[in-house]
Amino acid sequence: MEQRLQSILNKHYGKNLDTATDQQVYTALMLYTKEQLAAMPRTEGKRKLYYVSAEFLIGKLLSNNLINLGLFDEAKELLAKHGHELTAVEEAENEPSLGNGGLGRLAACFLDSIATLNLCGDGAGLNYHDGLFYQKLENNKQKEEKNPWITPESWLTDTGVRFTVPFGGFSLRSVMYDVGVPGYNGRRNSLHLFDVETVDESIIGDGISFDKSDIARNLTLFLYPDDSDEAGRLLRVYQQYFLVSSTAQLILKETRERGGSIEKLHESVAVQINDTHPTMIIPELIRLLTAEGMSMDDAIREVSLTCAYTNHTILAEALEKWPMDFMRKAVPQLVPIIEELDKRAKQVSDDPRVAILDDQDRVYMAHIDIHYGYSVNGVAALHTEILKESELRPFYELYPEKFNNKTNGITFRRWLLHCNQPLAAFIESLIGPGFKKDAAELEKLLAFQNDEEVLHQLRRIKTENKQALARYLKATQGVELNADSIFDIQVKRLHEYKRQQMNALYAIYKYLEIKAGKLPARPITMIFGAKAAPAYTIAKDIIHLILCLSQLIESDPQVSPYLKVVMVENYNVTKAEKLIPACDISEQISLASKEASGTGNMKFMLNGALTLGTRDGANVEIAQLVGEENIYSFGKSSEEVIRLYDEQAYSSAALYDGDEEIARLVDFIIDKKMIRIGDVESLCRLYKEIVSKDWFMTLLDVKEYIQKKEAMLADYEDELTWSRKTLVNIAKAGFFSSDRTIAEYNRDIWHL
Ligand code: 9GP
Repeated sequence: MEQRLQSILNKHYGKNLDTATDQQVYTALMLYTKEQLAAMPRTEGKRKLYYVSAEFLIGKLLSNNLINLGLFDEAKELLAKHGHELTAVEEAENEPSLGNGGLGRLAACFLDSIATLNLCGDGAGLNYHDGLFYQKLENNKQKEEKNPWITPESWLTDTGVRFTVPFGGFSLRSVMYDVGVPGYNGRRNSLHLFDVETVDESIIGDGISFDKSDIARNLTLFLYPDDSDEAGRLLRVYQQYFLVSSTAQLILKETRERGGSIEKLHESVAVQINDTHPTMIIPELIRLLTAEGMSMDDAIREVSLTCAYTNHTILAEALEKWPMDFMRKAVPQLVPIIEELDKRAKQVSDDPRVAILDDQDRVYMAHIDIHYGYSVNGVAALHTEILKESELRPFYELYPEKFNNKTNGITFRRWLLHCNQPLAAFIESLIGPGFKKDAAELEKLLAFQNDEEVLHQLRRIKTENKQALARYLKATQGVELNADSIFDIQVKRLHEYKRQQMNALYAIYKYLEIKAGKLPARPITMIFGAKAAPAYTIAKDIIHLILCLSQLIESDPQVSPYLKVVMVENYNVTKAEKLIPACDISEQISLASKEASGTGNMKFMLNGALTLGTRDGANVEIAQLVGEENIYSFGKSSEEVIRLYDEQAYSSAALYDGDEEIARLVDFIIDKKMIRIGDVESLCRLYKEIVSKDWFMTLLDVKEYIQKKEAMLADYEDELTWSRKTLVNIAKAGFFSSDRTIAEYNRDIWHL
């Protein structure tokens, strides 16, 4: 390694390891790691998986790749010998901006586990140059900026593979870049990222504005371009088709190269459709197969045996429905195929709830997936039950055999070995290294439940991680944190169903308590991190509320010693890796039934935080694993919530009018102190939304939430009991390894 690094540094910069900057060392180490990765053997298999996804939130790759290649310790020592710290060198890497939240991060964890389990499977996505926007916090508001991340030397390799993607009236060339995906096992796969040859970043104007109609130049600029107007929505269709047409062409090319038969495509290929964004791969594959001479019947049968669909949400906004007019304009070649699929689906059932085309000429993308895929899975036990029993019930009645659950998981390489090295080393000192390959071995930690020294050490490690986070936030955002305070963290996409607004109401509660002289036993640091979709007004209002509260509290000397509210700017994977190991209280407070799974909840648990959560998504399975005494659950059940929706029986106005305590908290949003700091329009809009609509039922659970959090804060003071709970959480986290999830996908769906 040393010799090769010296030679790269010499060639590129005329420097050596002693004289090079951290940035130069980063580039050299990245290029070296890339060479090692390329030299790894590929996974092999008769059937190959293509995991197709609009997002791959892969995070920085250097350390993770070094870990998986078994080179991490060697690199760290070598750099130290020459006066460089690996953590400082890592700072030079840009985080690829290719995802938004859990969906994209899950795809990245899955790629890691697929390679680690030695399964033959590649990812397919788009190479967004400016990714999801960069979030600036200015004047207590979110401001969106472009987020360029690609540098001349990067993990991307131009494969030389090109495809032509036909659109209505024109066609575009797609360029295939690859990012190597090393398993923790000596073999590798690839993430294919398609880019449009004619992309042009110079068309980006102020913030993230650009000409939405200039498809040739804008197609791969942004992930989830603003879809608040028709041009934006149409652009999403262009993007989606570009992804799936490139992928479908790659599949046929590779199948032939591997000696497989196109007529028996399903014997050589499995396609996993990640949410509905890649749904058009179904009609596209059918189009390509029929163009090869297959009959429509045969093509539909083969594609249906090849494609499987994962549903990641029951929220209507994410279950895409595109006007057929968009298809006619963007992808006219798919129109007759979609009509044929619709006709056949109507022969299976005349129930309008399962139709592909509705009476307003809209295409229900998920319905294509369910009729013409061979597997439909949810991502946590509760979520899958809700799909079967309510959201997709008519489909479940038609095709019960297609439905299955695959509870999500996370890769422990990144979310423990990399992000929390002190904890990983401590665990290894207690139970040996076996847990690194087999996460179930973490259960051996249970033997130390009553070992006081172990329990004290867990808190010491947590405190060191809190200090490290404090240093990081000071350096990057100028924020001062008190590492002796309790760290209460909610980091995730901003959405009303995730109920950051309920957490903000807690901040108001605590502020008012402190003002009234009721001081907490220990200072509390409430940390938020979240981006709001640019066109999601209420989500931005919630960010505004949090930032105004932060300012109000900070500037009040009576309150600030006891309470701090921090919003981390531009929350991303890199920041998650620093926040999660430092957390005491993991906020997982979505309205029951709405969070399909959550994966942050798993990362926090693995890193020894205790969950404050509703009985939603994977929280339910966490509770079953750790036992009710080791989790803080609250709130109305999913059955109750579903009933309230069905019977239209929820009224936030009634709760507000009927409960002075609730009214006091909500009224504070528009208190004169807040109005003085904030934007009246934004705060009033949010106030009105909560009082008169509150679609995600904040006021339903807020009181129980406050009580539970208070109980939790009190419990924190009993160090041994708290630490014992954290130990049980770490010990029981093994189930949430994505290696387990992927083994199940392979056993039940892919059969690679
Ligand atoms: O909201 C879900 C989240 O609950 C889940 O953990 C994640 C991975 O399965 O997917 C999220 N869904 C989306 O981001 C969009 O459907």
